[in-house]
Amino acid sequence: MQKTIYILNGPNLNLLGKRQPDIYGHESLDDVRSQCEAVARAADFEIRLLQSNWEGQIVDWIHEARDRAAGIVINPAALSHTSVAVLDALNAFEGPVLEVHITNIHKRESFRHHSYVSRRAEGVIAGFGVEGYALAVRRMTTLLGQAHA
Ligand code: DHK
Repeated sequence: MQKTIYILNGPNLNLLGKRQPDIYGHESLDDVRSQCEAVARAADFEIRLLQSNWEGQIVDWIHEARDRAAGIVINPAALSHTSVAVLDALNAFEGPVLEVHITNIHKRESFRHHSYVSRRAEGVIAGFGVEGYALAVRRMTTLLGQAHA
């Protein structure tokens, strides 16, 4: 079995910790990486955490994951609400997919309430701050463990 969990991040998340910290918090994507690495390692998995502001790059990484990843944790950011291309790419990935939103998108503007990716995700975490990533990785290790028990 592949032992890598991809953690994909969409537009503007490179600015995590710097952009609107009142909404997205003070922790950076590097902090997220450390937290996720610790959780994954404890279950004998590794992570590949990536971020792009470009929809096509996210699609390409999902294609890459078809051969290299056991599961995908994704925060598509704004692409959640707009991208059929990201949904289609995820539909071409055979492993489990978990969706993370740092904020509770249902408490925010109505255009954030719908996510295309949720049609594909086994589960969604929203509003747990950046802690949501490590929780999703923890859940992913459980799902992958069950799949191969
Ligand atoms: C992050 C974004 O950048 C927004 O476009 C989404 C999401 C919400 C988040 O909560 O992680 O609407």
